[in-house]
Parts: sequence; structure tokens; C-alpha cells
Amino acid sequence: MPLTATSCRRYGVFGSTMIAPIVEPTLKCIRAFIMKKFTIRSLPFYILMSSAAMAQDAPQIQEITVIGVRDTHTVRTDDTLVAPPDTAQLLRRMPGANINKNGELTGIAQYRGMYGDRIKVSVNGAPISGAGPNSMDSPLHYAPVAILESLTINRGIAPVSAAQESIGGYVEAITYTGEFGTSSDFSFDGRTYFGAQSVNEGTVASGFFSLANRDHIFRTFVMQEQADDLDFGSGDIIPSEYERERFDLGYSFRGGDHEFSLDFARNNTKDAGTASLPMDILAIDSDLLRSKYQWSGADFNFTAEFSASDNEHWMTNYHLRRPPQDNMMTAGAMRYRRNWAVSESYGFKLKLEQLVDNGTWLYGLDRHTSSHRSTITNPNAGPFYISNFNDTDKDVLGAFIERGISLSDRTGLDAGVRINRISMDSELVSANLNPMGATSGMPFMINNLAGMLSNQFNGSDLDQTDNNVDWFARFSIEAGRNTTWYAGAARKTRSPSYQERYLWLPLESTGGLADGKTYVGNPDLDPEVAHELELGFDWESGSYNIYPRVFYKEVSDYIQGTPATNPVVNNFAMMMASMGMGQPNPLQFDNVDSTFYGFDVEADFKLNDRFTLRAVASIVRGERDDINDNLYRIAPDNIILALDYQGSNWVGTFESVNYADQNRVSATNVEKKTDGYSIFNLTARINLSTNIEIGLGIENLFDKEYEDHLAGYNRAFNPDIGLRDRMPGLGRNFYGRLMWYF
Ligand SMILES: [Cu+2]
Repeated sequence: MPLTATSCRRYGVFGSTMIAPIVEPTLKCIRAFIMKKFTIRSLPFYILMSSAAMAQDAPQIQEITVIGVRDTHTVRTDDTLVAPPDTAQLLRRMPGANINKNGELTGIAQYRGMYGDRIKVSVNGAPISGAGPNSMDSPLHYAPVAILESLTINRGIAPVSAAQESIGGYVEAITYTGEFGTSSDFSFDGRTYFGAQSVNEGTVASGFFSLANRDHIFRTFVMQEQADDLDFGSGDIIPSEYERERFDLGYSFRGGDHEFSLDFARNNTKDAGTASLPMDILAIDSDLLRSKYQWSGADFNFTAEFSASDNEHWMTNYHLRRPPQDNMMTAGAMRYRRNWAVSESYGFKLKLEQLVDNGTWLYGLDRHTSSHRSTITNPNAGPFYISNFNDTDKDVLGAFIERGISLSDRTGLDAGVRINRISMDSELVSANLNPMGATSGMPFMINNLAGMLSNQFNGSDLDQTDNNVDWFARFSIEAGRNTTWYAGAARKTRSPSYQERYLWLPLESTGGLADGKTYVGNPDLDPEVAHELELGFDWESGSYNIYPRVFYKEVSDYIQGTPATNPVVNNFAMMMASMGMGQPNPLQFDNVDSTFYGFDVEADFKLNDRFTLRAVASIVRGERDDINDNLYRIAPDNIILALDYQGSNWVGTFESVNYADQNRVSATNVEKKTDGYSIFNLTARINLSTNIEIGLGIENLFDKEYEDHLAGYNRAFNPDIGLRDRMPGLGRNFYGRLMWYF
């Protein structure tokens, strides 16, 4: 008999291996939850959930069951002890995922070898367009750990409805939003979160407060965090200090089948070192607004979301790191740089989901438009400026349709198509690299070359439109009581980023590549087109669960830096390098062909009532197809093995994190190899009472010194790390957090 609408209660949260649901739902219900992950947005504070409250709260929502495999991996902050302030660090615990770390608050999501703009990240459903042309405020910068409720990665092929351009994957951060009450009386609830760690004397203090009844939630969040420079065992990473403040205000209303929310967040990042990049953060001041309306009918769900952001950012190469020194060719003062960068974005998403007898239909329309401006100046030479990006626009308008269907009682199919129309443009650019008005000599010649490049750029076809088609299909079949097989296929596209199209002067504004190379863009770039296959199975037998996946992805017109061929670009870079700025032999963004393939798995084995063994392993290869080279900054093979102990009022974990050598490096990006390493971590979470929890941890127990392949190269003067040497991993770190729910 084909599966039809099934009534499932919403109980626990699935995806985190740390949680045992209080009420074990049926396997089919779990699948319904996974299918419907967008409908379980606001989860109650798990620790506060009592079975009585649950019985009362759990609405009898009609859920459609379609056979499927576990296609997301969620880490919940409450159940996972993490030391660092950067939410991106949580990705390291997920199969296939990792982070390219350029600073403590600057973690760029990597998934199966792709990163940066290829991974779509949303915070509470809203896409994020950071201000920094080097992604100093990468999207997860806007979901600090202290306000984070959960971080979810779509395993493998993301549905086309998840995000507009999900060629490399989709990550969703959910922050605390509070819970509706059960009566008309208002109650005051909240959570305070305090954290501290030894490795950089970092502290965080935050509070989430809500005033809620059955119909209304008023909420606010405040946070303050700061730290000194990080210790790596035989020195400090200079600069890696940071300071950040955050303030949120929000409101939700529920009436009948309708729900509405409006949220505002203000982020103020102050001094923050990014030693893997040419400059450090002086400030990031951001305002983010989002709103959502949801209408849940008997056989449909309608959602309308709106978001907007306004980010302003300053960075320099002199205020946190040692400023440029005099050399044979130039005075250090002439190489001081300050960069002002702003981004504005807004977007909406309309989604209508229809529940039908054998599954669901989903129709949607979304738009996201972002503009960026970046100007580089020298505080010691007023007339000096580079119009790095001048009001570059990227406007993505998309429409999609998706179907989830039970083909039989043992087989399910999810499939969908999306069409994106991408319009991009830039205003004209200019620069003055000859602030003293010299009539001969290096600055004069360099400025002439810059003038030729701005003329070339301004005369090219800046106005570009791409029409991109994405589709995906995921087929699942239950092969027995414990096993569900899975096969997926997809075509995904991505139009170039504004840096890839509109970087006109050889500079390092590359969305955080941090390879030390300067780049130029190309307005005529074609969109990337990926074709992907994925196979795997879920084997779930209660105490033993394993979820392996293999994948193969071919990308035509993959955008990659290749040696620049424009003689003006090469001359410019060579002259700059001779004066101590940047490197010769710049790269230009180009369309090439590439292939990604690999394997990842998560598994847990319940040894007995107390002990559970967990494993997460990730292997990925990324290769150029047009030449014999590897792709740059790909995560080394890695495996996390953890042993969890469940005590009466505490949970302990002993964990080994193992990274292999990375010898498959990119010659094009002059990438350095790294050696493998293993570090060991210990954590414990103790419930002092029903509403107070303490977490304690030691990271890198044996103070092992190692190089972090994904942390780039040191770019700031440091007596203990050479310039352009690999960034070290962090030394032993004692850390703790205190969470008090009230
Ligand atoms: Cu920046």
C-alpha cells in the first residue's frame, strides 16, 4: 500500500548524534521530520522540555511521509561543546564539511572540496552578503555561537528550493527565537551563556530574553565577546585578537494558522586580526533585518520571507599588525592601506507547499540582490585611492518547482527544477596610484598602467546576464528493515561572484582565497555548471547506525585563477612586487574544467547504556581536467573518532581528530603541502540542576604542534612564524561555558 498522509507528532530533534529523543518515534516519522526540516524552525529549549508540556504543545500536524535517507546533519549548540567563537568551527564535526579559516571570526564554509560563494549559507533562512571583498565577514560571522541554536548542513545534493545557487552545498544556521507560551499569560524566559577559554583568554557573555504568551513573543539578545592573540604552543598568532558586540530585537505573532515574525540584528565587530589575509578588521558594522509570514493550512503551507542587510566594513594593514617598513624602493608610509567596503542586499522568498495523497508539491519564487563597493586609500597620502569595486550589482531572480513522491511503499523520489536569471553590472572604476603627482619614476609608471587597466575595464561589457537551469533527483528504496539505499543526481550552476567578474586591478580581493596571489577578474566569465552523482545508504538498527555516501561531480567552466595573459596586468604586478607590494605573476579568473569526488560517512555504535562510539570521516579530491593539477585548499582526509559517556547528570566525550598529509596541492596556486596530525580533546557537560549546565573542555590535550592546512599562510610580521609560512594549529586550550535557562 502506498504511504499516504501520516500523522506524526513533533517530538525531538534529529540529526545530532548526542540526543536520544524522549519519545522514540517510528522510523517513518523520523523521515517525515527530515523531509520537513523547514517546518520545524522553532524548536523548544530541549532542556526545558517536559513530557507533559510536550503532549500539550505538540500540534497534530499532518506530515507526509516519503521514503528517504537522512539528508542533513545538524549540530545543536546546546548538545555540543565548542570553544571558539566562530560558528564555522562546528562544520569540522560534520561529514564532508570543513572550514577555511582566515581569522577567529572569519571561517569560510567548505563542503566536499568547494567553499566560499559555492556554499550557500543562510541565517534563519536569510541569505547573507558580507561587506568584505575578502569575506572577512563570511556569512557565518552573522551567527555567533552564543546565539546559535543549531547549524545544519545538507548532506550531498541540496534541493533546489534550499538556496538559489547551491552548487557546492547548503548550510543553515538557526538562532534562538523563543517559544510561544500555552496560555494568554505572559511569561519571561531566557538563557544566559557565558564562555571562556585559555588559548587566547577569550570570553563571551550573552543573554537571550523572551516575553511570550500563546500569541506573542517579544525577544532580545545581547552579546559581548573579546580575546587576545592565540597561543599555538611556541608563540602567538599575531594578530588574532578580536572584539565583537551583537544586539537583536524580535517579535513573533501567531493567530490561528498564521504566524508572523520580524527580527532585527546589529553586529559590531571591532578590532579583529586576520593574519592569513593582507589586512585586519578595524570594524564591521552591520544591520540585518528579516521577516517571515507563514500560513499552515490543512493541506498546504505558504511561506513568505523577506530579508535586508546593510554592512559597512573597514580594514587596514597597519593598526593590528606591524605596519609596512621602509625598504630599498619605498618608504613604509607609502604602503599603508586602509580599505572601506560596504554591501547592501535584500531579498524575498515565496514558497507554496501542497500536500497531496502521495507526497508534496512545492512551488517557489525568490530574489536576492546585493551590491558592493570597496575603496582602498592610504592615510599617509590623501590623493591615493583605488576604486576596487564600484557599485557592483548581482541580482538573482529564481523560480522553482519540487516534487516529493512515494512511488511505492518502499520507494521515494524527490526531484525539482529551478531557473535563475542573474543580472550583474558594475559602475566605472578609477584609481590614483601617484599621490605625489610625480612625472617620472615608479609611481608614475604604475599609475599609467593602472589607467590603462581602468580604461580596458570601463570599455568592456560590464552588464552581464546569465540564465541558469538547475535540477536534482534523489531516489530512495527501502531494502529491508534497517537499510535504505539512495541514489541522487543533479545539475547545479553558479554565476561568477562580483570579485570574479569585476576585480580589475591585480589585488588580493578574492573572497578569502588567501593564497597570497593577486588576481584580476573577467566580466565575460561563463557560469559554472556542475553535474553530480551521489550514492549511499542509511543502515539504522537502533544501536548501530551508519550513513556512508560516495559522490562524483564534474564542473564545466569551473572558475579558477590561471596565469594572467594580459601584459599590462603582468607588468603592473611586477612593478608593484618590486616595490614590496604583492607578488609578481598574478592570476586571472578563468573558466576551466574540474572534477570533485570522494566519500564521507558518519556512524554511531551504542556499546552499552553508557558508552557510544561515534565516527565522522571525510575524503575529497578536487582536480583540474584541462591541465594536470589539483585544486587549491582542499581539506586533507580526516576522521574524528569519539567515545561518549552518558552519566546520570553529565555527558563526557573523549575524541581524537586525525588529519592526513595533504600532498595533493595546487601548483597553480603555489600551494604548500602539510603533514598529517592527530589531536585529542576531552569535554564534559554537567547538569547542575534542571536549568543550569556547565561545560568544560580541553582541546589539543597534549599540546601538539601542527599546521592547519585550511588556515592559509601567515601574512603578518611575527617573530615565531615566517611570512608566508603555514599557519599553525592552536595549542592546548582549556575552556568552559555556563548556560543558565530561566
Ligand atoms: Cu576586510
